[in-house]
Amino acid sequence: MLNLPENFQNYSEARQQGFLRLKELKESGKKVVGIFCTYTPTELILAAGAVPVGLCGVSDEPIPFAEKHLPKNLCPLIKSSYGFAISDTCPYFYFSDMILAETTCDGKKKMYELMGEIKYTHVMQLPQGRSGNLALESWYSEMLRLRDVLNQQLGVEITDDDLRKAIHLKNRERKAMLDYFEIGKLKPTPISGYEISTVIDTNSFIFDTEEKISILEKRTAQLRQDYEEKFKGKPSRPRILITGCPTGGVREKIIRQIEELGADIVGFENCCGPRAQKDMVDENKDPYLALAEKYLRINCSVMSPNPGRIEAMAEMIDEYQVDGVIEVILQACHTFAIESYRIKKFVTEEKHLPFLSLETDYSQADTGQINTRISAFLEILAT
Ligand code: BJ8
Repeated sequence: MLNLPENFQNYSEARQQGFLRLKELKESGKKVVGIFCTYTPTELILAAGAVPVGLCGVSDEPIPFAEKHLPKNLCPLIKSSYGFAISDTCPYFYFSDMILAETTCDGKKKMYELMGEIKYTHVMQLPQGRSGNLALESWYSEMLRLRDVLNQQLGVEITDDDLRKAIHLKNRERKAMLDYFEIGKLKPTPISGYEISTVIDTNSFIFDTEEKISILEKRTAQLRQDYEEKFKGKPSRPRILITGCPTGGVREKIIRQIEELGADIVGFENCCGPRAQKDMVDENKDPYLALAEKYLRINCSVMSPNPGRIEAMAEMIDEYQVDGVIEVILQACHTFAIESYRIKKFVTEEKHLPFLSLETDYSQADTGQINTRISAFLEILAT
């Protein structure tokens, strides 16, 4: 039995509740900006007095709609996100006044061109790597361009003061998220990976940042107490680190299943974990430069090269006392699939830990095969 909070809502319950809250906000005159990626500088959206809402598709239901326009052999996250937009079945997309996106992987950036035909979509030109003089300079100028776009599209005037306040607030939220993630460092862990994955994805349906911070702080305090009272000194199950693509769309099929089969997911080295939270935006410099620096440091495989991912993984393996690493590659995600070779080598040869890579999509077709592979992997950990 997973140690879930008393008022735990699964993803679809939380998503549905968010509809009503967002509808009320819209009726009160709030502007809404739909977003898809960890590279999005949400501080600028908050500084514009608008609400950011995550639109990443985690369901296979809208995929048949997407496949009318997009190739079948494409990442399910991209097809699901576009499918929701084209089928007009996502209230969050419907309520969005505009979409804010970035040129990350090829699939996403080309899909955004089509999405722009449905709703106004601003695409930030993310540099392909961090090296070279122009990377930071061009990303910095993209921050300024975004400010101008938001001003124009939302009819506001973002001041430096607004932005500094939004940066401070988001840094506080980051700290609350980090403290929550770090509960996974306790051994045995009182928190399940299923809870972490659900809470992080559903956070995007709570539109008041102060409320988000308070929910996270309370849950973290509760988990620390649970550890002292119910977990401390007890034997630990095998401790798994998840890496690779975002796992919201395979939460039941993989994340829940790993824990049902007898292991604990203690951390996520992907966009469902501390990747974007662990370093703050510098509050003591030009806020646009500080945002550009911070968001350019995110270790996603779309960056070339991307050595920071190995560094982050090394740190997490040690700090979370990991026994094995499971990588999730969404079908047709070339950047993570290609990095997989290096990640496997690092985990098995440098960290001497077992490694399993699962390539999957959002369908249920491979559920049996995935269960068999996870079970076999957990048996290796047990020996
Ligand atoms: S910062 S991980 S949220 S890009 S899985 S759509 S890369 S083909 S989701 Fe991502 Fe931003 Fe990176 Fe995070 Fe493309 Fe791969 Fe699909 Fe992906």
